[in-house]
Formats: sequence, C-alpha cells, structure tokens
Amino acid sequence: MFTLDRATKIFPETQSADVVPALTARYNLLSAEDQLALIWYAYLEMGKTITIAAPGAARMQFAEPMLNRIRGMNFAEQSQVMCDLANHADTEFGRWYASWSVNIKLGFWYKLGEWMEQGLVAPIPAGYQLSANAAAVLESLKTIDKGQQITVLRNFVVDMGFDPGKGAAVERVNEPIVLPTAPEQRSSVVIEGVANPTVIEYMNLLNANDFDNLIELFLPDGALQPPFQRPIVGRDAVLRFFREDCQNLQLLPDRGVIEPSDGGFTQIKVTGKVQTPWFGAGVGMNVAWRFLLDPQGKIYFVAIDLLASAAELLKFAR
Ligand code: ECH
Ligand code: GLY
Ligand code: GLY
Ligand code: GLY
Repeated sequence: MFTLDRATKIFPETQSADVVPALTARYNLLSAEDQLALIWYAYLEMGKTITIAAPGAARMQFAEPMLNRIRGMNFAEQSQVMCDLANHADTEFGRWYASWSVNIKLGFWYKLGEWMEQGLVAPIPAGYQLSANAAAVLESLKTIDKGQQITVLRNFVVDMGFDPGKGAAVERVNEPIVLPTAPEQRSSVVIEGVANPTVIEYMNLLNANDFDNLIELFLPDGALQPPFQRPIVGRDAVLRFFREDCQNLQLLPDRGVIEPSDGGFTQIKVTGKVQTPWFGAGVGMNVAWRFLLDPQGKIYFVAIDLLASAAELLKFAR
C-alpha cells in the first residue's frame, strides 16, 4: 500500500524554500575563515532587527567545560579552535562538539559571540576582506526572509565539528528534559478546514512539550520528516528527536485540507507558522505539515516543510 517513499510525495505542489540548501552548498565551498566571518557579519546584520534569547543555564552547563578552556587560550589558539570546528577537523574539541544536541551547539556559539563582542575571545580581524564568493553568499542571505535566514544559520552551526560517523560509539549529550505544560495551562489550536482529532492533538501535545503522549499518535513504524532532512523512522527515533530538538516550540497552524487517499488512508495538509524559543514571536517561520494517517487515524507519516514564500500559506490547489 503506502511505502515511506510514496508517503513523502503527498501534496507534491508544496514549494519548499530551496534557497536554504542552495545557500548552504555555496557556503560549504568557502574557506573556514570566510565562513566564520560571513556568519559574524550575518549575525550582526540580523541583530539589528531581531533579538536572540539567552540559552538556559541548565543547557549551558554541558558546553561550559569547553567554553572555559577556550576562554583560557590566547587569540591565536582561539581562532584555531573556531577554524577547526568550521573545517570539521578531527580534534578533541571537534568530537566533543559533534556529540551535542542542536540547542547546546547554538548555546555554545551564542556565548562565544558574546565573548567576541566583549573582547574576551578572538574577534574577526578588523577590516577582514571576504572573498568575492563569500560576499555574494552574504548578499543572498540578506535578501531571504527571516525564518529562512535563521534556518541557514542553524544549519551552519549544526554541521560544524567532527562526527566520527556511523558505527563509532559516541555518547550523545542531550539537554535536560522539560516538563510538560500543566493541563490547566494548555491551549488548543483551531485549524480552518481541519477538524481531524489526530492533527489537532499533534499540535496541542507538541505545544505542551507532552512528548510521551504525542508519540502515541504515531504508528510503530511511523515517520517524521523535518525540513531539509531524511525522514526519522520508528517511534523510538521520533521520540528521541522530540525530546532532543523540539522543546518549547510554538506551533501556530492556520488552515488546511483533508482528502481521502488509497486504502482508507487520509492525507491532510496544514499551513501556518512556527516559532522557536530562540527568537520567540520575533520570527514566524512559514511552514506546511503534510500528514498521512492510517484508517484508524494513526500517523504513518508527517513532513514539515519550510515554505518558499508566504504566498504558499494559501496554496491548496489540486
Ligand atoms: C558567531 C560568529 C562565529 C560563528 C558563529 C557565530 C554564532 C552564531 C549563532 C547562531 C544562532 C542561530 C540560531 C538559530 C535558530 C534557529 C532555529 C530554527 C528552528 C526551527 C524549528 C522548526 C520546527 C519544526 C518542527 C515542527 C514539527 O511539527 C515537528 C518538529 C519540528 C556570530 C559568534 C556560529 C549564535 C539560534 C530554524 C521549523 C513544526 C520538525 C522541529
Ligand atoms: N516539499 C517537498 C514536497 O512538496 O514534496
Ligand atoms: N533561549 C532559547 C533556548 O534556549 O532554547
Ligand atoms: N529546533 C528547535 C529550536 O531551535 O527551537
């Protein structure tokens, strides 16, 4: 009936933000020095219009030993560590970094950025000249919408460090688990055109950080595909992803369509916005959720797409 491969192709008219992988590919061709300088300039530019929230103390304790070692170095050594991370060099720091969850990596760079501003960590040299290619990537980055910009920046940070690869026994470091929101403090979404209880519950449980109940909505071999990634398959892996990467998100679904599919399955597309705790209401990412539910209403597949433009929020053409 449905294979995972077929499931990923539901609602094929959905236009995702191809500019994100395109810019990432161009960035990957640059030297490490150019990469770090480019991120620095992009970060300063974005800081004029949006504010990034400080990472929580509980999360930062994981990054602290490495941060303190870096702080004790001279500027040349600090620059070397940063270049090594950008270069994916096989170093102690590179392996350490690669073992962290996404949000610990972001928190680490948040702190380094602060220290660079305060003169405690090696700055990008004054008057540093970006190569022509790096300057062109920076200009492109400035023209895309904020949700796309922070996605590109997040990709850069996630990819740094040295990952010894599959098969290597690496202990992964996750941030502390957040408690689910108390029942009386939960809210419920309303989605124009979609009264489906599974979809409504999915949004409400994710908004409440209630991952143990959320995972019950999935079939045992159910899958979730985050933007620009391969599907994560099976309840264990999806639950790990929720706990590790999906804390304190704000899902703001707006409207959608429900259609019957083969074998009693149902496909549902919802569009709306998502906010990350790092930027709060300052950045609303335009997204689509593409659900495929089995005849019992369990989730066989859901993809989250970062949309190409705000106009995509209104497109449900058949
Ligand atoms: C400085 C210069 C040297 C180099 C570096 C620097 C620091 C950079 C810093 C960057 C910080 C970037 C941040 C980016 C955060 C981005 C967050 C995003 C979140 C997207 C979440 C989405 C969620 C979607 C989902 C939904 C579901 O239904 C299921 C789950 C899931 C400047 C020092 C590096 C500090 C903080 C893009 C879309 C809706 C799939 C998760
Ligand atoms: N965004 C992928 C698709 O629409 O199929
Ligand atoms: N300050 C946002 C976060 O730590 O997730
Ligand atoms: N991936 C979750 C966040 O950055 O907010």
